[in-house]
Amino acid sequence: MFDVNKIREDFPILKRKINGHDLVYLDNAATSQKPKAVIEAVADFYENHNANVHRGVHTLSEEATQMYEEARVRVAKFINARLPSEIIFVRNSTEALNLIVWSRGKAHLKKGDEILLSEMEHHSNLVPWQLLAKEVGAVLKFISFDENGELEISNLKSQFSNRTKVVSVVHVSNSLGTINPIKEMTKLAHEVGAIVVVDAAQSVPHMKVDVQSLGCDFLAFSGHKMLGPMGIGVLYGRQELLEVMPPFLSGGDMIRSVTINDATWNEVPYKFEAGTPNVAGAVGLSAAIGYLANLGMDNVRQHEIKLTDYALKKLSVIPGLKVLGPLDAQKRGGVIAFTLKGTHPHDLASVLDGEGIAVRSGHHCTMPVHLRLGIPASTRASFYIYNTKEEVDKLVDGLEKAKRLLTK
Ligand code: C6P
Repeated sequence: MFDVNKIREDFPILKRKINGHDLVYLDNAATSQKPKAVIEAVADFYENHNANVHRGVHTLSEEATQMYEEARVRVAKFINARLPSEIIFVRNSTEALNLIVWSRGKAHLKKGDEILLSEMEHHSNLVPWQLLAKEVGAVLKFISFDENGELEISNLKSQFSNRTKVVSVVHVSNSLGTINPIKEMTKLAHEVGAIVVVDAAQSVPHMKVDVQSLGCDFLAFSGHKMLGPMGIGVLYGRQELLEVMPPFLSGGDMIRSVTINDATWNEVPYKFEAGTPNVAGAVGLSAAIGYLANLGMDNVRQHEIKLTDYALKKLSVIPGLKVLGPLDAQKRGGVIAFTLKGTHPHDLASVLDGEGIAVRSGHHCTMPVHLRLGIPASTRASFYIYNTKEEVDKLVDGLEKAKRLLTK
């Protein structure tokens, strides 16, 4: 059922040579590669159905609208939303999170209200809240992580007060790899009447995510990290919350009626989709979901646990190498960031690139995580459905070579 060699055949880019070597693509947390099914779905849209949506009565416009709305239904099913209208198409996770902050956040938060985040947030789930807090006088509070890179939630209740209005946390950290206990956190947050926002950029592509089971109010993710095209992302929001939220962007398609001095809003989700949407992106994302659903998200997760476990074991024997985050593959996603004594992450990444191995180096848009750990940067390998144990072996060989070159 889950045949990695067969899966690899579906990804044309994996046939590329990089610096004379077979490509070993281990930068999946930044963006995933795309299978033929997705590339062809996008091409088919432009070759056969291209038209604007919700605007025309002509055949192509109706076809495009149908494809766009079918994509919404497929996304809703994939994350088990109750209604397709709870799915808002945006550009990416960053835009989804900004939508929450500047619509719901700005409308509801007042001076002295508290926003609870974690210390391991991606900048996309930190900087917008910082800006809002400054604008309305709200207070940011942070759940810390322990020496294993796990959130310290045993005393979570004590972090809540009757001023806690929002809890916004990452589901799977893109630098520590940690999987956070969203369900438990949601339960506690709801007890004090706070809404829960989940940054699911690194979870929806890699594991079964069920918004009803998590109980969260909002959830954000990006299509490009889950085999889909760039420029399409999703904000899930509970219908009753979306209904009462003011628009984020305004203009065409999001209105019901407009006079010269005023306007009223279209129904959810269109109220939040101003202007011409990325229809081809939604169609590509739908094809990506079809591909993942066919593999089965539990199989995707199991494959990544096996690879992560194997990689953690192999990396742990390299002297001077320190992995960030939990050392148990069950507790983390397929993201392994590390430091190697005596080497700079950028130098490591460029030696690895010479071997055809793509990894990311830097702070991975989590500067506070790196500050907290007292390191300027790290190197990160991140896995997906087409990666193999042989590729992990190549990574380890490449690191040993880099170490010889960089530390002599
Ligand atoms: N992380 C990485 O290499 P966008 O760029 O909007 O699609 O996703 C933003 C984002 C939000 N939350 C988390 C947890 C993320 O990992 C990301 C994207 C990439 O780790 C690019 S910085």
